[in-house]
Amino acid sequence: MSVHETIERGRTFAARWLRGSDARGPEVASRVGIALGSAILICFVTGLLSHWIQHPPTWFWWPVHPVWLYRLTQGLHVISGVAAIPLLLVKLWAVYPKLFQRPVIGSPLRMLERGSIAVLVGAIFFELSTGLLNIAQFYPWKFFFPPVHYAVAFVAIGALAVHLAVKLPVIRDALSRPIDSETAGVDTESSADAVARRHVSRRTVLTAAWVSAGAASLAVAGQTVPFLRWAAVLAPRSGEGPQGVPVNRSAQAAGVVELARASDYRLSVLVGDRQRSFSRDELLAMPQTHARLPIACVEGWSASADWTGVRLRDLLAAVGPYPGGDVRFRSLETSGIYANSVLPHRHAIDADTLVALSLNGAALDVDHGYPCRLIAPSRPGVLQTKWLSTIEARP
Ligand SMILES: Nc1nc2c(c(=O)[nH]1)N[C@H]1C(S)=C(S)[C@@H](COP(=O)(O)O)O[C@H]1N2
Ligand SMILES: [Mo]
Repeated sequence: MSVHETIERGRTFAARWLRGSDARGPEVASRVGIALGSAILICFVTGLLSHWIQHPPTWFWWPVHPVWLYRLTQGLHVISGVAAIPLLLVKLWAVYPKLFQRPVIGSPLRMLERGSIAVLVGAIFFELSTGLLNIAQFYPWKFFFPPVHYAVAFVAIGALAVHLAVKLPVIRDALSRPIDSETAGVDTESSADAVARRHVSRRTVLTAAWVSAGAASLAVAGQTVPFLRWAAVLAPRSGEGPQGVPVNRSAQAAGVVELARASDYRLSVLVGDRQRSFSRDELLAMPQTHARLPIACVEGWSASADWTGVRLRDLLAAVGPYPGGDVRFRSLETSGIYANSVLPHRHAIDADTLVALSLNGAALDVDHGYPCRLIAPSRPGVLQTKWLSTIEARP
């Protein structure tokens, strides 16, 4: 082979490489896009639910039963978010040369299209990366995660809606063609071999997308689905912890060890204008109720456990007539955003809502909230206040 030939071959190779794989294009992009869009939609809706439960608008209604409902929605939130990461990468790969097409600005429609893509990719990238770091409990940023994650979600969904509307004809067209059809190639070799190679690679890319999304889901699903626990390599919390339940914030970290173990500990309960204090022994002397309820952390891990304690409604009744409305819980923890919580009336009167004294058959470990903690059905972990000091039911 002459030098000239060698250079010529090298140039052809480089040109092909720069143009990218023939598998790129709307066939792959639209199919992966549907999966990605579905994952994002599930993530958005379940995220909204979680936000509303924690900051309920007046019209919002969240059921008390089934007790695992929040566990399900928040598990889906984290799994769909993690599954979206490989899908987003494949999607970007499939359209990547188009991102650098000229002209950069162009017609108003093109501006809208490209602008929405820039916002969309930025917002989705932000949501997925901050969410992933959050479930890993790693906060390398200065802002408070939940409100920012919440606000950017609307940006992402808005940009997604614009993107879908603009791209609908392209998506329709790409989906109406079988994945094997020869369409995307512009100036590629037209031999049967080349066509066959392209078909294989499109299918390979799609298979890789599904397999990696499945593997990513599996890697986190184990922190909430017990029989998948073995696969939870990405799950930071999946079953270890005192009494077989993971701990989010230990008593030590919350600085409550001494207060929690103090012999003069009293739980103060205010109902209407009456007030009564209870030692742990006094609580133990009241009728005890048993409930099997999950702790379902907003970070996606969850674990079911056997709780025993006094029904909240019984405890309130022992002080005075419950006037209805929200019940407020305060922890021995003096600082920290999870030192307080508010429980809606609907949950407060439920037979499964307990001031728990024991967990899985033994006295509550101090890391799980000893001397007593709130445990209510279908609620985010953040609102299951540990180390209770005060319960308040006032109109
Ligand atoms: N007082 C107080 N209660 C708290 C917390 C906290 O930091 N302080 N963390 C909450 C969070 S985020 C979760 S997920 C659950 C976890 O309960 P566990 O540690 O018993 O599993 O407790 C909740 N109760
Ligand atoms: Mo949590």
